[in-house]
Amino acid sequence: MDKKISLIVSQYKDELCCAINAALDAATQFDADCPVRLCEAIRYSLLASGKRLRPIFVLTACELCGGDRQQAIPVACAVEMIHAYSLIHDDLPAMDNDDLRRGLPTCHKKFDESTAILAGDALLALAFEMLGNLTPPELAGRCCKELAVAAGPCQLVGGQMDDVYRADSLESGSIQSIEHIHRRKTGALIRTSLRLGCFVAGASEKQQIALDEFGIHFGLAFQITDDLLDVLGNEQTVGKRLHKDMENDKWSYPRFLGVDGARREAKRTLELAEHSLDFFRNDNIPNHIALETFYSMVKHLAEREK
Ligand code: GRG
Repeated sequence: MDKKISLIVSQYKDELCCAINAALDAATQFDADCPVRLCEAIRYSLLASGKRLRPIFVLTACELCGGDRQQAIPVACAVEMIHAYSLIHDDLPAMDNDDLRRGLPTCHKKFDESTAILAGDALLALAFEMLGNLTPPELAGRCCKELAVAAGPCQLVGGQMDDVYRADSLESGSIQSIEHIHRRKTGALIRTSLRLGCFVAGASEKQQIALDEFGIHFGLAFQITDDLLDVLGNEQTVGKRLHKDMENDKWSYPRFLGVDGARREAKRTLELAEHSLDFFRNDNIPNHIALETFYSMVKHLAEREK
């Protein structure tokens, strides 16, 4: 990617991030019925400096398919709210028991366990309130169902459940079982972000199929690189505690394939993700920056440091 395009893409991503952060801020100005401590905990975790990968995916997919960014912003917020809730709950003592997230003390460390649980619960509900306000109502219903499935028992929560309980039975694991966990725990929400962007844009079937494929491969590659970061990353740059997979006997790609094998698998999966975008090269696309943004995100994931 030449320097000029790379600069335009970086400005585009910054612009999307600003719009997302402003909308998340506005969506969490609650009325007096929301207890102050709960409001503070929600905003502390949600507005902390995450990469905003999933909401950027919603907006970029929407613009790539000719949709209106403004209409997709509440959807982008909803996805980030689900992500933030899952991180708060994942960090709890009953799950991963972490003290650092996004470079800050985790929600239950900063506040307390009950507040963190309730902040997560509130974010989960708030996400669907955002989608419920979409117009037309058919779009609202379609988006609600899509996100509910991705966040539900067969995807995000199911993947987390298997991750938590199968840590005890490492010997019976296989690369297929890890992939099955990763596709649900991490991949489903990433894939859904792209699908939701397509829904808002009223994307064609072919556009949607291509982005869906992209989401499946990118989502898996994201978790493989996350596993690699856990082994090789720098704690300060990543902003969370590392070396947890080995410590907790968790299933991970480096554990099964070794670091080099996991790197090869990430590279292979990212090539598949990039290949899924070929469809848009031949299409008369309405937004070239959006396409270049997806290419750049693939490249960044391959070189990921946080
Ligand atoms: C508790 C229902 C429930 C689910 C938890 C999110 C999750 C499922 C587990 C988190 C464990 C983990 C580190 C998964 C790896 C992938 C992942 C979700 C990483 C964090 O996402 P990033 O890197 O984070 O996009 P930021 O902070 O940048 O948003």
